[in-house]
Amino acid sequence: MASDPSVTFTNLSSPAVCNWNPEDASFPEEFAWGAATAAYQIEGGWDADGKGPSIWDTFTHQGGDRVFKNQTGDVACGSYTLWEEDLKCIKQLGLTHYRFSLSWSRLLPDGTTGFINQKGVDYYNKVIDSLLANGVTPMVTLHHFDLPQNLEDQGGWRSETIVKAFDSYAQFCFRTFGSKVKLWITINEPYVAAELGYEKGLMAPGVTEPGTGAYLAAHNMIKAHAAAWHSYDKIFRKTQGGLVSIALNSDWAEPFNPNSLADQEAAKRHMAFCLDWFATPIFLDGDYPAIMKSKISAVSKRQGCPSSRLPEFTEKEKMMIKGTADFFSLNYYTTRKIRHQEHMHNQPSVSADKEAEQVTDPSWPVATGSSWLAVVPWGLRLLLKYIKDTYNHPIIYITENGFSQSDPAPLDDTQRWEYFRLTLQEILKAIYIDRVMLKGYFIWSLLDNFEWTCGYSSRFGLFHVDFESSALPRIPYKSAIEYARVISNNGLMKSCG
Ligand code: PNW
Repeated sequence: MASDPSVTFTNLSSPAVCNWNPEDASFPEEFAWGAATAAYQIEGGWDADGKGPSIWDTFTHQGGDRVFKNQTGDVACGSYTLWEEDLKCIKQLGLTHYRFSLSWSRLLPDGTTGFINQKGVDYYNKVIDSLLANGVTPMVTLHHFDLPQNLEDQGGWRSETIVKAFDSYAQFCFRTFGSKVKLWITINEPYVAAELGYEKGLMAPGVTEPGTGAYLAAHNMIKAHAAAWHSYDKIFRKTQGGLVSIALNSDWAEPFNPNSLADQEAAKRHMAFCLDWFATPIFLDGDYPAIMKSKISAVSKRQGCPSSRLPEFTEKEKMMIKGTADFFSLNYYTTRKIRHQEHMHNQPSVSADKEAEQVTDPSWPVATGSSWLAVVPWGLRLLLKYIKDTYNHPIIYITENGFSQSDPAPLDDTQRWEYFRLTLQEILKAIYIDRVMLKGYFIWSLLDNFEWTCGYSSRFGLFHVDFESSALPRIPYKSAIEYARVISNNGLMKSCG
């Protein structure tokens, strides 16, 4: 089904809700209204006060046109020194929650607990304390792409030694901030970090190991996440009472030809190689999806590999990974049409193993700042329902969703707000019609920021940042004003606007 599913309302709901209009509905009480950021993308102060280098410092300083105009996060939004300005934005929106990440190498310059940078601890204490003083609940990501360079030098996510290093770092953070932080994300988007960082080499650390690097990195990320969850569970949960999860990004996949069995299967494989890769082991049985194991094994064999390129978990590891998330943290941006594609060439890669090709529907609008971001709000509803049905009806937070504008981005972003409004309508349908346990929604991002390889050319912020001005002023887009209105009403309100 490739059309707007809202037209099939009657199939999905009792007749009593046929006339139900999401514009009139309120969000559930205590719904978490948030915005999200990540350390490297906003903080700047890349070597301030004893911070150690991360793989993103190295990657951007190497130049080589891998990032738009060789831009860096050296200064970014300056949030390391301008935190009070960010807080003003958060208060202006009336957010109930703010998601941000800790820079591992700001806290532990070489990635290990051998040396703790007190200035880094002070900075995050200031952020957390002022959020709490203003009634804003922090959601803290331990690791959002910026691995300490020293750990990368020892093999990074491809080395099993990272599991212990991550666990020690996580324990340090739980011990240091856990009396105040109750919502934790261990790792942000392992899929993106593994595939773009260790297979395609498009993101830091820029490793190009097609067909093996991403599987190995992801394998260790899953084990590291599970180790940190168990540490929280054993040592901190009783006294701190918080929740720990991992942020998984996923597209929604539609078969290119809905009547083709091959395309239907390919769409399922797209989900398996994207969301289920991580969610099946963590939420279900401790192991990779069966279809992933069989595909990669078969293709590896055809390529003459001695064994499957997908690493295996031991029975003990499976037991340790299974059930290690206290809620489902979903980052959603886009939907893809998927066509079956026979494996054609011998070059191994994740996408070749998947034997599926993605096609963008030309009728879908594309966010002006990101060529990959086709705007498909109804895909989010279907994805939420899929998660409910596949992963035993978990509590879900949408920890990222957003639309970019290209620079120069107009402050009057009426079109972009329309995308947000349509998305919020789909969320209401997911909550009230599909009965998904959705507890919160975080817009990516609070501020325009360093959008990885796109640098400052792609603007996801609710607040515009003028990167040309040394004061780095933040100015609300129209979307910020509209979002504040939605938050204060806890609903969309048809009549206003
Ligand atoms: C997420 N893709 O990354 C990240 O969590 C954010 O740091 C980032 O700024 C945001 O989405 C917007 O890009 C992604 O190529 C990076 O499909 C790339 C993709 C998706 C998400």
